[in-house]
Amino acid sequence: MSNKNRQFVLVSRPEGMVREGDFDLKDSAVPEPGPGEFLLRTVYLSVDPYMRGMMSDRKSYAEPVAIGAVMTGQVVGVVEKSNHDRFKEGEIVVAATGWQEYSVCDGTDCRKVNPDYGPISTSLHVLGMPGLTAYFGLLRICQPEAGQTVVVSGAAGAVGSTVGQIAKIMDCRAVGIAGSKEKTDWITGDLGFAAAVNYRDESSIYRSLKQHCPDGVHAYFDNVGGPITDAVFPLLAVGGRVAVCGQISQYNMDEAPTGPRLLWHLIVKRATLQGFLIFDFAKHYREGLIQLSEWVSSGRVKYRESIADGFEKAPGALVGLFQGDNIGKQLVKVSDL
Ligand code: NAP
Ligand code: FER
Repeated sequence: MSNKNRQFVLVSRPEGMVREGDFDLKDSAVPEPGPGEFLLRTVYLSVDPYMRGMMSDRKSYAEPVAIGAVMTGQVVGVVEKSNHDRFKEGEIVVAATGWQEYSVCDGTDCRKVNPDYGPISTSLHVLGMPGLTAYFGLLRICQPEAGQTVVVSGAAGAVGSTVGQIAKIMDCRAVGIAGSKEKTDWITGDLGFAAAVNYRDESSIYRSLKQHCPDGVHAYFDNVGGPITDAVFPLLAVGGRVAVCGQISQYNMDEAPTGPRLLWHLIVKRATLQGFLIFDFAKHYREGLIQLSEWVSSGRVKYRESIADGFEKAPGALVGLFQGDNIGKQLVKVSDL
């Protein structure tokens, strides 16, 4: 075990696009767990779009990261030393300890992971927060019915790739929108989406989507917002449901663009638009995780990971999310299990 703990601290609040230089790599000593605490060694850390919001000085569901503080985020790691009665040495734990190689936890917001159920990295995506977001956002907000068409944007990402596969399990047609041919090939191939649109390669996302959705869009799971969402609204079916999960196309904008302006379509289609936060479903996480684990072990839900190798890669991996570098879940591998 090393006696040095590397941490990424936030040094500036980004204007526009997040930059690697907004973080500084700092060395400190590996902390000692006190009574009722344990020491966690990070194996993987999660890189998520919401982190851009935490870097801004704007109050949201959580306090922004303070300048000079360790960047927040979930990690999965192994307990190295323990004075805790529930978390024992050698156990695998998911915790929100942020971008650092070691951390001391008292068990708050910590979840044990059974490594027999699959690679521990999945606890940060398909069997963790993004998977649950897909599960509850689709089933509770979009409420898909058999035979309907479900469109998802950000379709080759951690949340979106899971949404399309669950839609398929619900006997719906899943149509995905994503930003490269490799991504659209993956979701229509391995993942079984009925169709996909590569938005970077289309002169009209609307026209291409219209071809793939001849009966209209019964449910739209929106991860991105902006022009992609503008293209979907006119295609909503009567009684359509829109789950607003993410608006990544706007996270790096300093000024909020005006709009949406296409709400007229919601009148004509008597459609509903509902935003949600995964934390609203916290009471039901167990149900979601049990179902998702079953689907993953039976091969009905597949996943992919983009793994940046080495703790020092974390800031670059975050920048990459906003350039579409990842396929499936973006992770950073920090140490060996
Ligand atoms: P992800 O989809 O794995 O990664 C982000 C992806 O967004 C990129 O790979 C990129 O793919 C796409 N993207 C980036 N900039 C874009 C732009 N300007 N226009 C269109 N697409 C763009 O990330 P994730 O963790 O699964 O999260 C997906 C969305 O869900 C995010 O908006 C996130 O904030 C949201 N989310 C919400 C909740 C909640 O509780 N409401 C929880 C988790 C996640 P392309 O190559 O396709 O562009
Ligand atoms: C996310 C986007 C936004 C997310 C949470 C939020 C957990 C919450 C934002 C806010 O409260 O302002 O991807 O994931």
